[in-house]
Amino acid sequence: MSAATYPFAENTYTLYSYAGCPFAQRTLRALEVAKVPHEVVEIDLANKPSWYHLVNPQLKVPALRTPSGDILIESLVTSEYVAEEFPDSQLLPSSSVERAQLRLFVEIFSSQIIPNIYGTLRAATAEEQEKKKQALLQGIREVSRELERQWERSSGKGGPLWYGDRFSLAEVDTVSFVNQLVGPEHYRGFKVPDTDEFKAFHRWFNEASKRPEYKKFSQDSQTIINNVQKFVA
Ligand SMILES: N[C@@H](CCC(=O)N[C@@H](CS)C(=O)NCC(=O)O)C(=O)O
Repeated sequence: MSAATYPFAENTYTLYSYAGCPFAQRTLRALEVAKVPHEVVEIDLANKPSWYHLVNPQLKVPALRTPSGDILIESLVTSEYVAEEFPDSQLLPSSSVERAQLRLFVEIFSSQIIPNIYGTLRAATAEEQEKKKQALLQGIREVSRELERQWERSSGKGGPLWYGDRFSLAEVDTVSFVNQLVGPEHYRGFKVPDTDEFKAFHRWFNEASKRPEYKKFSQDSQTIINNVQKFVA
């Protein structure tokens, strides 16, 4: 391979990924639900191949190469691309209002839960850790409320997933980070209480985590504990 090229699969999708990355798991799950043939190139993040900047100048995973050679980056962008390119997957609904409601759910989850998972681990003092744990819990509370609202809409079908029985982009874009809660649990004693305000969250994840789309890419607790150790202050 010359210096100006990089490995990719001919005539199919190529996903540059890392199995332990919850962002990459979004794209892996989107491709799985939509049954899109693809090949995975596993990137060793601790020792990135010299050609990887040709795929993603930001040097992050995931990156998705289409069969025609376009390279898409950013996990929310790639999962939404898969949903739009393969509408039969029903990852996204056809109604624009329902799509907007799903995007709001993913936005609340992404802005209020994800940074606080890692913030909880990075926080050095007991006071800062407590602050981040409360912020994380508040994010989960908001997500739980959003689920309750959705289940009252006709498209929510009363749960237990965002669209009733269907594993959609709402789950694809979020469940890998619920898996990551093992980190704050292990290192910071974080726990989502079994109280009414978190009931919808527990019901939703309890169902999502039984699905093959979840299990295929989920990580066992010890692997996550080892992976997130680098964030722990
Ligand atoms: N905003 C990006 C975040 C992706 C990201 O942070 N990926 C991590 C792995 S989980 C990465 O590639 N980090 C580069 C590194 O570790 O050097 C996305 O959603 O795709």
